[in-house]
Amino acid sequence: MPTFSNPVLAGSHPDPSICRVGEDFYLVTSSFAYYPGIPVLHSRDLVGWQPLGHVVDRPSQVPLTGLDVSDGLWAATIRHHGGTFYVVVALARGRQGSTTYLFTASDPAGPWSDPVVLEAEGIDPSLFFDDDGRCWFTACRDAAEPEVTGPGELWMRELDLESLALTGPTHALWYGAMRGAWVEAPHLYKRDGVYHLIGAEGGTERHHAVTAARADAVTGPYSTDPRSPLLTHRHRGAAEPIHNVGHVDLVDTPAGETWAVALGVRPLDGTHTLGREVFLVPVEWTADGPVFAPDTGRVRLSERLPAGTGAGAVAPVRPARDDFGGTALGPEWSSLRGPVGHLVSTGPGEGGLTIRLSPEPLTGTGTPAFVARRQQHLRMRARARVRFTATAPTQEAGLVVFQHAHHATLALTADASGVPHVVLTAHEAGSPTRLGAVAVTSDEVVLVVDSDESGYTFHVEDGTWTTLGSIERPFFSTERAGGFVGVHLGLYGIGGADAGEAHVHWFEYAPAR
Ligand code: 6LW
Repeated sequence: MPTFSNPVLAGSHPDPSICRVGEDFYLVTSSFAYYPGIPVLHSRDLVGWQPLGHVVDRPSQVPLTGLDVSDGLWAATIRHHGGTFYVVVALARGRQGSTTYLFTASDPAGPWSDPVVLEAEGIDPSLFFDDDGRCWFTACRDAAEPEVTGPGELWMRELDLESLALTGPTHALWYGAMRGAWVEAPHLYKRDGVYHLIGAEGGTERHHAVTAARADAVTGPYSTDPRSPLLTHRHRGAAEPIHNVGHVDLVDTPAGETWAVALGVRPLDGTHTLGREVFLVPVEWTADGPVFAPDTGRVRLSERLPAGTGAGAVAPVRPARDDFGGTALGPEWSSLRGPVGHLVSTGPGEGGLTIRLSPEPLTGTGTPAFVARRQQHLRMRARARVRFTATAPTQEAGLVVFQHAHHATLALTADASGVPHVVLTAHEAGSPTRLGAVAVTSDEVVLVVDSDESGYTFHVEDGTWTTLGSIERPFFSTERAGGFVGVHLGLYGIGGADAGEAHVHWFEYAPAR
């Protein structure tokens, strides 16, 4: 039986949501404080996904400045109805709570509208279009009576499609099957006249689980599906390659199958670095409701292909080397909290990437001179050919392995007497530790980072090959660094106003065996 490899989207792509129009599938994931925000991807077979664009590609749409990397745009839902695409999302603002935004587009590649702010409490908003064309908004919020109901409540209100405002009464729908375990990620589906409310419980970590409730009317009353949890790996041991499975969204294929996209992680020895990834899981509808992974009951690294897709379906591979030849950065690159064009630009002249050094630190809450792409393979090598002439140790430009507060820089800089050096520094919650340094004979070097199961090793090539040091893999893990995102590989420059420019001739990302 032809198979595909999970995850279908590797690297930090949490909280997937999916919809289909004809033969085309569209998927969005969370982007937090990375910019542009809310990637939209397209597929014909559910396995190979191509970037289409972003919902948030203008800073005027959503304010991201000032937010932590793991705040920002959480858990968007994408739906299509009557020729219009809808995306709802919560903007998490730390202690200031969250704001719910609704965007529309006639083409999912964009442009997406300026958002409408919905008067909605909580996170994980979703939309459901009923057979009569009415639209129902759901989300999760703190329960009013947590000691009775558990901490989370799934609630609903109608969305008026003319005014794009919530209208009518608020319906409290459900407090989860596990109560006390924070029910979230609601999506509603209708099958054979029954409304199925599918959510996630247990938190997005080891206890994550898919649970469900059902009702005969859209507004309820909903009763817990007694089979809950319907999908989880919480009971599986350390040998299980995929953990933290949950937060599903379901889609029907033209061939008449149903598949779920789920988030999950691939930990090693209890820690994961690549972030929450997208896994594809077969679903079978029965009289009781959806059965996830009916043959095995679990999410697998190798799964049978969806019916009707070619045996050769594979995710597209982008060229390893980026020489930044275009007028804009490729779709895999992100900055933090806003556009970075005034600091990082491609071409013209000698081509490549020009980075104007900025005083903004990588762990601040503004937009540093920094662009990054997701690490998608545990075993990989990233290389960049960088030219930079520093005149002081406060000026640095180079490569960064970035998991926010935990990151490592491999940078061209100068020592106190102005001699060019490449320096490897580990940064842990604001405190830097210098792990290695080498004087270099040229202001143009190749910076190299290798990653594997044990950790990251950093090298520099300036005619000779020098290994500057290694950092154990758990240092960059979510378990140690916290937050909701996975490791990104970045190019950056930090320095005062007169620190000048660095030039990146090319950047290369290649999975290794
Ligand atoms: C998201 C919530 C969650 O909104 O993590 O998986 C939050 N659980 O559903 C951020 O990704």
